[in-house]
Amino acid sequence: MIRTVATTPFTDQKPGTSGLRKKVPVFQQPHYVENFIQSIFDVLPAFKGRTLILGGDGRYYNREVIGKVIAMAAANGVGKVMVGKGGILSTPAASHLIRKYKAFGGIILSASHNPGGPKGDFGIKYNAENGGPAPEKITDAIYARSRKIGEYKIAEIAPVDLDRTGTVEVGAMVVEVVDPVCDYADLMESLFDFTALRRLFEKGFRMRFDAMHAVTGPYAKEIFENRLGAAEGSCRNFHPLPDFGGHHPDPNLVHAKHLYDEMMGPDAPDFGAASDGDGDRNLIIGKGIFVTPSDSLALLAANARVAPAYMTGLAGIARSMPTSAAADRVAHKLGVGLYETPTGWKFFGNLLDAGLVTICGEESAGAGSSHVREKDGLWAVLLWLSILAARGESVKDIVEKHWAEFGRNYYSRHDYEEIKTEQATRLMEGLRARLPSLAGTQVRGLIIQSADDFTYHDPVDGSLSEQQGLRILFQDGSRLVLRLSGTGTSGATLRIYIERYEPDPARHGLETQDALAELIAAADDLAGIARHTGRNQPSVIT
Ligand code: G16
Repeated sequence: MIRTVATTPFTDQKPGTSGLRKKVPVFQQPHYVENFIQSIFDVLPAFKGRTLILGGDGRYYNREVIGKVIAMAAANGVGKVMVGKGGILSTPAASHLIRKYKAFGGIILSASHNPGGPKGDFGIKYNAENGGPAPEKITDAIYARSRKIGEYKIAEIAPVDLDRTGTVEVGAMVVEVVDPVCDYADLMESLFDFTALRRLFEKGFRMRFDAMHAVTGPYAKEIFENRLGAAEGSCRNFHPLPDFGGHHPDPNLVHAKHLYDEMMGPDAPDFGAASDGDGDRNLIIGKGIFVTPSDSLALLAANARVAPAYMTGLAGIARSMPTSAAADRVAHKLGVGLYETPTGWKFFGNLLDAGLVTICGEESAGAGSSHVREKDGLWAVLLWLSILAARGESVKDIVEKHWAEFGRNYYSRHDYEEIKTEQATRLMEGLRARLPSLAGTQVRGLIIQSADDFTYHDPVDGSLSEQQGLRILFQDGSRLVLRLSGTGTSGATLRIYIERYEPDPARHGLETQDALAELIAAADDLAGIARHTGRNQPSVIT
């Protein structure tokens, strides 16, 4: 039986950088989830009788929302829901299933790297037919609908057993519970030379992969240990837990410090990596060296040809604006296009669909390729392993040779988390107002060449995205970028991206924070960070 339930709108269902992310208790309010899901169905073009992909990163409240989405899909005329066993799908695996099974789209339940649990974060994201996060025109329409919604439809059904693969009928709809790992692992096997990778491990290569008790555990076990023969125990924390063991499933140097410490230790394995809550981010650490995501993107692009999927070369490279220009130098050398987009994977979708780029990446620990329309943590790890297998050198040697050839982009991001929204807004508005007068002035001995607020003109559909980050470019090629995060769930997070290019190999061995000290001080002089926020140091440095 289908019920039509009267409801009233919530005013806060505006998707951010990557879907709607809020604290669990917000999602637990009566009708909150239902309103948002109905708003998605209400704005989509014809999907009746077609397939929807459904899954999440297994965090607290995942199963309950999976149940609601199935019941609402049945009531709204979806033909089939394909859901990962246990309600689990990594974000890149969901993207792959949408494409492989020609679904009309997917609903992914995740708050990515944010912590989980009853008081933690939850999120709902809609991915479109190309497998990628819905573009702004769809998310804007969902938000507009959520402001007006007056009713939603839900079917009264018996709960589907999510723990048994197979097909069941739910009214006129079919629900297929699928193994979440198999299709994805097969896709990886089609992109990379698994025989060469098996040989690498046979020779005694040691890796440590930390799944951070998040979604990639079962995927990593299957791919690294079962299919590639990495020693048992190479994968750590591989049981997905609803609260990620009480930690932040954020693969950075703060939340994966244990991995960093191990990789800097005397008995470090050859290669260390981690992924986040929903499996789209990656952290890469070699023996004695952390690879910044920006450098990793440049290195992956420069060496991609070692993998069968990229043997014939890249169509182009895309990076988000705050990501360092290291990839630009690689694109230049390869003679391919370099595209600079706003923060948010959704902006890469058009470029990938149009065949303009093959590899994309972001400073926020994301890299991916045209194989799916999401960033893909395990893909990045497998491409790194392929490079290590082909070159037979250490991560450190490969990175240092890359810097010697292209120069080094010293790079760091300073985050000021959970500051008051009014303070953050005042800081950004103050600096934005001063941008037109900054060119030609000096700060800390650095001459400002230009300053602007980044606007993106999508070269494929002509759409315009404004106010995507304040940029201050210096005459020596250094750069500061300031923007507010679109993924936080309490207060505001100010991100400051700091970059300095150093061509001279004799000066490539500096500590990153030392190399950037003047720029860090300049950022405070320009934006009044301490004055506005009352903070003297960032909460996270990556
Ligand atoms: C999401 C987006 C990324 C973005 C990141 C950080 O990643 O998909 O494109 O770079 O958020 O965004 P912000 O700086 O606005 O917080 P994820 O891994 O959280 O889904």
